[in-house]
Amino acid sequence: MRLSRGFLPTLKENPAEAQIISHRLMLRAGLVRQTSAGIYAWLPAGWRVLQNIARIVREEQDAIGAQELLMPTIQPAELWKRSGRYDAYGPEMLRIQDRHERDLLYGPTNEEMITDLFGQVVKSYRELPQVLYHIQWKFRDEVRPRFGVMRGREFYMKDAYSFDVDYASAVDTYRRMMLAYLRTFQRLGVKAIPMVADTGPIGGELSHEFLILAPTGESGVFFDGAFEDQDWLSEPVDIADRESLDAFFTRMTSFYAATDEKHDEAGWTNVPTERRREGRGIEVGHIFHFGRKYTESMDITVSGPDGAPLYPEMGSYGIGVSRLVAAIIEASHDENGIIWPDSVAPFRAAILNLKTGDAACDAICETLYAAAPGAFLYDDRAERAGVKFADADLMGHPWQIIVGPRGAKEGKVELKRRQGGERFELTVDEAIARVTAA
Ligand code: 5CA
Repeated sequence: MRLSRGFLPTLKENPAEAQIISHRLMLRAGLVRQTSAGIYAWLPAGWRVLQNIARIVREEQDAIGAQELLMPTIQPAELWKRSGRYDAYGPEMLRIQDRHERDLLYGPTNEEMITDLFGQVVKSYRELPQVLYHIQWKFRDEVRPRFGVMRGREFYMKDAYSFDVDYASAVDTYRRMMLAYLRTFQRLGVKAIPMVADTGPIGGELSHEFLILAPTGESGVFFDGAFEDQDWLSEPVDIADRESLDAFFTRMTSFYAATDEKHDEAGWTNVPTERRREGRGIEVGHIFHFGRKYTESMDITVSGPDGAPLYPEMGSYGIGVSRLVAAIIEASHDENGIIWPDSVAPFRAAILNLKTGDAACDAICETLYAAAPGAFLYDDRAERAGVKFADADLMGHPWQIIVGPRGAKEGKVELKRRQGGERFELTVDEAIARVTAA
């Protein structure tokens, strides 16, 4: 994209309404604009980040055999009356009536709808397990939406739902999902630590929250720093084998990790002092096993091995995709702006033309730009170099390719890595190779 024609409005000043760094930077870097309280329009750069996150989430869900579908945002109240949650959910649920005075709602989550769909399709235990997910907008009329997309009213969530024949099989599914989550967050370039959680209004027994360390987090967290050094992408797990899943889960849970609600001093003192990490955490994901809660309340059965009907065991698994955009920024920025991890950056590199109109600079910039027009943002504006440097740092592209008249004469450019600020003098071809390498 050429910046001179881009819909990429950066702001020099800090917007007064933004209290936390990620909210300030998201507004200043032109990622989002608020349209009403807790509701945001995603501008092109923000939408690219959101889609990059969703793509990684999707790949890791697919890798454990989950199947993607898409359920609507608007749901009939009748479904929620069947599970008993229509009244229980309270004022957080946005309730709507259509012209025929039928009660509808904007979905805050999809347990009821997926259970109903499952019941229409799956008739036998032989078709289990089933893991279904979608990535869809949700609405929760939060009392106090705040911190931008971190706690919005409308937000983008990946929610998966599993159906198993019995508890043991449901535990396997839960562990596979745990592995998918660890791999997802690692690929997103963030350290999200799973912590045993209360199951709250959703109910159930087995539950973990995934928290990213950041000073603005809503929960206090305590964990063993050794967790951060684990490489879950190369963890040897055979996801089709119960023993292998069990070994993985045992190893994973051997590291101490707890929110303040679940913190216990006895466990904490076993962690070597130099490995103790303590701070605040942002919840970016939450997984639950809740058994037969919805299959029973909605009376959804499949025929079991003995021919008798049985209620499948369920779990649900959420990732806050839009919240992650803010959480990644909280965890990865400096005083000049965002530092995007390569995997989610809206653009891989910015090309900074320090002297537009100079024949050598323009020619080199066009050559660079032609190498990857979708992945490069070409700053071709007639602005001062200082403005271009500041905007590139603010927007946080992993690389900046700086093209000035002196180097251009010799066919050289300067490559700057946003993370760490390292600089290299390279030829045009070398710069392209370096930036586009995986
Ligand atoms: N049905 C379950 C799992 S599918 C569920 O809704 N879980 S949840 O309530 O924990 O939400 C899942 C994730 O969505 C949370 O971990 C959080 O990252 C994100 N989330 C929840 N509320 C908001 C909000 N108001 N704004 C932004 N993200 C949110």
